[in-house]
Amino acid sequence: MSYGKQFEQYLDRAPVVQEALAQGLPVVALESTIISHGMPYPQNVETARLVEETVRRHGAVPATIAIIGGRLKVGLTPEELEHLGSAAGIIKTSRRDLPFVVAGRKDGGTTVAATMIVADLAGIRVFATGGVGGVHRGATTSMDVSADLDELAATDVAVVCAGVKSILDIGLTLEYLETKGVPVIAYGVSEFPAFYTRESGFKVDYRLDSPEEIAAVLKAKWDLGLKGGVLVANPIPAEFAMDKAEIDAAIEQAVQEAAALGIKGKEVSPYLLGRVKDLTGGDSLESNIQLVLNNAALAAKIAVSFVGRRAA
Ligand code: PSU
Ligand code: MN
Repeated sequence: MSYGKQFEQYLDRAPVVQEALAQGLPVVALESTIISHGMPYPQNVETARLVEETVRRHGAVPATIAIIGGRLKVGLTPEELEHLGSAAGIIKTSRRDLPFVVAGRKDGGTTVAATMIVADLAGIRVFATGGVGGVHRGATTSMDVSADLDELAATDVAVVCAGVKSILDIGLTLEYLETKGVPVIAYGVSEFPAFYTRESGFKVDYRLDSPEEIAAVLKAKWDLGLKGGVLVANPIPAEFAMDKAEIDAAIEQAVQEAAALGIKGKEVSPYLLGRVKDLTGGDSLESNIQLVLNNAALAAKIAVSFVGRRAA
């Protein structure tokens, strides 16, 4: 083991992922808090499988990232995926949780922040998810800002998402990303999308209309030594978008309940996501699944174009 690569002793790349990385083929990282804490069983495991298939169908190798028995897994077996989606006691693992889950040989679903960290260690530059964390409503007093945002500022991985849910303060989330120097790209639209809906009311400065243009931005950023990630916001396909009034009402109620119950820290996001799903009677779950698949397809296309450029 060479000095500076001590992390390799904790990392298990699945053979197909190892092979793809060695050959310079496109790989797309996928997160696992969405599996352990973001969706109910069995739709979570089914969705995770469909996401992997979608990445393959678009010419890249999927690498779902999670922690099993303290090992940083880059690419899961079907048994590991099933375990992560169905077992009790899987730890929601963000940056600050990682050393405890590893040292304690525990099982963890990795958030966007932790997935970026492990993807970077493994040498993967493109990552697909549903929604990223952000600045919560009321953050001016609660100071509840997801560690995902500082990770985007620090770690060289592009994250394809469907924007952020309005459980967050979308305007403040965009301000924070601007402060931290994180490029935000809206794919094919001029507004930052709001996860369940294509519009949020917030314009972005950079709209790009092809995976190739996005890959060119990634290459330029990292060639210039500009550390950190890029947030690619891909709006939900119109046929799966939700009614804005319905989703806004559910979110408003969930946010008020969370405040009344005094929910804090890492429980806030899972609580809000679960309540929104219950209040919308499962409509939101179907939208959630469809937008994740849409993001997986775009991420694969970006990864294909990106490795092509790197080889050129
Ligand atoms: N937002 C979603 N779905 C999710 C999450 C956020 O719409 O599954 C998960 C992601 O794993 C994200 C994490 O990284 O919640 C953010 O949690 P926190 O706000 O505690 O940083
Ligand atoms: Mn938080």
